[in-house]
Amino acid sequence: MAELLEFHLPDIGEFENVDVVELLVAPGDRVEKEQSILVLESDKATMEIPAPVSGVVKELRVAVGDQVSEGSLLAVFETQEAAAAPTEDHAARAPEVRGEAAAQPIGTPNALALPDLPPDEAEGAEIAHPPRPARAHASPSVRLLARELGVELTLVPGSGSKGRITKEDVQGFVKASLSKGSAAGVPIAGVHVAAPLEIDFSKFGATEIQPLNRIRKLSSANLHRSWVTVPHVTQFDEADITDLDTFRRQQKPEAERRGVKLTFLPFVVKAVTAALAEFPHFNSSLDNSGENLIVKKYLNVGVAVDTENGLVVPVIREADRKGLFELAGLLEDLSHRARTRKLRPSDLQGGSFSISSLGGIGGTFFTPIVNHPEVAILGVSKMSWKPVLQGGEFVPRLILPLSLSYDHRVIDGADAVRFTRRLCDFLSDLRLLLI
Ligand code: CAO
Repeated sequence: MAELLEFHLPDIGEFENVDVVELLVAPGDRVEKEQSILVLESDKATMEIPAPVSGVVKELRVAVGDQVSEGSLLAVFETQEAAAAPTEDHAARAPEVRGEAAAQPIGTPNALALPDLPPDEAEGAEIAHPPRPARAHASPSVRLLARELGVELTLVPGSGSKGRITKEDVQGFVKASLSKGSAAGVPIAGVHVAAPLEIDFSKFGATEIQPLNRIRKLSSANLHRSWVTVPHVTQFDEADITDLDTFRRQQKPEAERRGVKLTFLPFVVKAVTAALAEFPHFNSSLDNSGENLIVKKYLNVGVAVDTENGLVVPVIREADRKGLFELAGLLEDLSHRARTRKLRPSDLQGGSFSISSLGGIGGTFFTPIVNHPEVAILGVSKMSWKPVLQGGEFVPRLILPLSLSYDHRVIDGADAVRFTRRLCDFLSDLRLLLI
């Protein structure tokens, strides 16, 4: 004959007031003896509490968020197993406790999943790889579901208490992956990214939906590809452009006569082409197999232009063959046409190195994103006067901050700093460009 059995929390060690973080069964469910029925979580461990008998869950006496201690009433079972469940037997299978290692990742269970590195590669790698993501925080039943659906749990954002992944999270992740196709939860160049979170921001205050324009959508796709596929490093340096600026000012009347505006940028383009000539692999692309470098014999410099509709990068072809005033004129023309949407497709093609100058606006340094398939980009920030020790005295010098981001698969750190140093030499002493 069926009997009702109250199930109290057995001795679970030195834990008190432990959080109920997940209910694995509901009233009416049939359970087998030792099947996990709920999950508790303390600061140090996660425990699954097994059913003491086989039977039907008549009542659950706890809810997620409750705190329980030894002796707390958890559930009432209807069981055929007579009153055969003495207290000790309730704990026949000790609660499955996952120790600190499992409990640590609370709150960060959904970090970027990194592919496994073979041990030999891991040892030889120059860059310290971030630690592998901690084990996802989920109950065995959720793990089973994830396994059945082929879902990598470390990619699933957990909505349960302290980031715990629930069945609904796994199901939602699968739905999002299916509806977003390649955008969600799929490998990109061997890197898995978590599905974007669907958040209704209007819950928190007024919002407005502004569709992205075509330029922004295109540039965002390109930037994202570069960001994900190129291992970036940024080298910072400072060029003393005091003499360059004096020369620039002297040339202003001539520039006016020629109808152009001589900013710093033409000088930077000129110096960049001279440095690229000395460091040809900065003017290259990796082929898609990743096994060959395509070194370009032309020096076509792209210049990022900030427009109302987003960022575009028109290209100055054969920039090394052009004089300062010609470069100034081309820069004005390209940036004007970029802002009035009059660029031709050919203006945007064939770049082999890019420059992004924010110096007219401000800032000290920044980390530009390499314009894939190029392998390096130079960021230029605002010049400023700085005291520099010369001959035992501080003298004011005009300093231009430079930020070179590069693809570390192609360029080593030592070469990157040699490149920026050489660039600084050219900018500090324009006579070097003549040699
Ligand atoms: N430090 C101090 N002042 C600078 C400077 C620097 N590094 N660079 C330019 N300036 C000055 C110029 O000399 C000019 O001053 P005057 O009018 O007094 O002569 C003023 O700033 C404006 O220059 P500019 O921006 O019109 O011209 P430019 O040749 O320096 O740059 C262009 C042209 C098209 C690159 C720039 O207008 C632009 O769009 N920059 C933004 C690029 C961008 O958005 N990059 C971000 C990419 S990542 O999101």
